[in-house]
Amino acid sequence: MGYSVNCPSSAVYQKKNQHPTMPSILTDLQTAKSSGQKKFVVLIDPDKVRLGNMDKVLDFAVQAKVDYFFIGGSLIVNNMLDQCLLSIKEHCHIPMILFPGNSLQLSWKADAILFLSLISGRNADLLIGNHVIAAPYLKLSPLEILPTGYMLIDGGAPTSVLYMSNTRPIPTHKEDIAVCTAMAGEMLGLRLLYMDAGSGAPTPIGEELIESVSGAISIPLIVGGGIRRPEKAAAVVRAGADVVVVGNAIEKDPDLLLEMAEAVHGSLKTV
Ligand code: 1GP
Repeated sequence: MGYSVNCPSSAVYQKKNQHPTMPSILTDLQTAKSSGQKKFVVLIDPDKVRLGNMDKVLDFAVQAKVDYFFIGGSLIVNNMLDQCLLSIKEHCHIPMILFPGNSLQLSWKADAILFLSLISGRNADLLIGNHVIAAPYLKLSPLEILPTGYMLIDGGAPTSVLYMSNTRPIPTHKEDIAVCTAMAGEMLGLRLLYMDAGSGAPTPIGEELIESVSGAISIPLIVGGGIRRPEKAAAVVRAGADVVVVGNAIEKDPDLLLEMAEAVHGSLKTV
């Protein structure tokens, strides 16, 4: 069933059905969570992709069975989003999920989008305003929509997301605020929770905080920001993260990708 709105084009918005054989990413994440299977995500910032490195990252990603790519950045200045998505698609079948820093970072060439509500902040545009603007575009698109509560956690230094979002992160020692925010996000119906210290954060999110938040919610928990070592990725997973995201460290040293993936996928076996 479509619905119509009274807009100049009198368009009828009909959500395009996904290809019937394409598994839902949300279902995959929920199933993985219930079976204790951990997912590894590589974040690709289209601005920072160096062409030489990109091929290497994609080769390693296939080899390491990376589960998903997140594609985005706090600010994209080179208009390379579509090109980036196309070159990934030409290279491999790893699903690409948009991780938009703003409502200009949208593309039908991806498979899904983190429809992010910045629930740690009090910026109305990032809680609902931009979503209203993006809704008609997304309704027509074939993208799978992943309603995601995004919580910015203090990572020890001001990150781009902090500045661009004009919000304050949750202090790392204010566990009760983080836990209650996550619970409220789940109660509001958000399907995923992303705890992020921000790209390149000097201090990644601590295991105690991850454990507390993970114990308070039933939806899949994504954790990222400042994870530079495979040991840290494994610790994050053991603390209760269902999905680990690494960007910066792999951008700088693509050779880390294989070890990081092994740390996440195999972390529970080594306990
Ligand atoms: C940032 O969580 C992601 O939003 C990944 O962070 O780039 O520091 O790995 P890094």
